[in-house]
Amino acid sequence: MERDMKRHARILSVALLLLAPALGAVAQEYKAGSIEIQHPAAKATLPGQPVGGGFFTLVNHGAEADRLVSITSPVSGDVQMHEMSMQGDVMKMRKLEDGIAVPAGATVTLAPGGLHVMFMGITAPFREGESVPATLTFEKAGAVAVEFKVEAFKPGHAGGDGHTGN
Ligand SMILES: [Cu+2]
Repeated sequence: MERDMKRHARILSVALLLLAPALGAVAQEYKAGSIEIQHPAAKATLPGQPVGGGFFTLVNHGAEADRLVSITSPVSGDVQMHEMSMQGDVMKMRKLEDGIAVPAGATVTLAPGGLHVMFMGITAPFREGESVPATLTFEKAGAVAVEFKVEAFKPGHAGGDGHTGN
C-alpha cells in the first residue's frame, strides 16, 4: 500500500516535470473554435516608424477549412495581412485582400520574411515588453481577442522597407 503511494507520487512528479514547458507557453495561446493561435508577437519599432509587424502561428484542429479574414487593433486604423516572397532576387510584398487560409489540420506560421501582420499608421511605438491588443476574426471560428507581445526581432522586415506605399 505504502509502496503504491510512493510510486504514484513519483509518477505524478514526472508528469509535472513533463508539463512544465507546456504550462509556460499557455499564457500566449488563444483559441477560437477549433483554431489555435500561438505566440502572437509584434516587432519593437524604431522611433518615428509608422508601421509595426506582427507574427503568430495558427493551428486548425478542426475538420473544416477556415480563414483569417480580418484583424483590428486600437493602435492602428488599418491592420493588414501581407506576404513577402522572392521574385527573382527582389523581395516583394503583397497585401492579402482575402486574408490567410487555414486548411483543416494545417499549421500556418507567420514569420519575418513570409506571411505577416502589418499594423499601419500606429498611434504609438511598439516597445519591447509591452503588449499590443488586437482582435482576429475568422470566417467560421469567429472573433478572438489576443495580445501581441512586443519583442526585439533581428533587423530586417518592417523597418522603412517601403511598407507605407502599400
Ligand atoms: Cu508587410
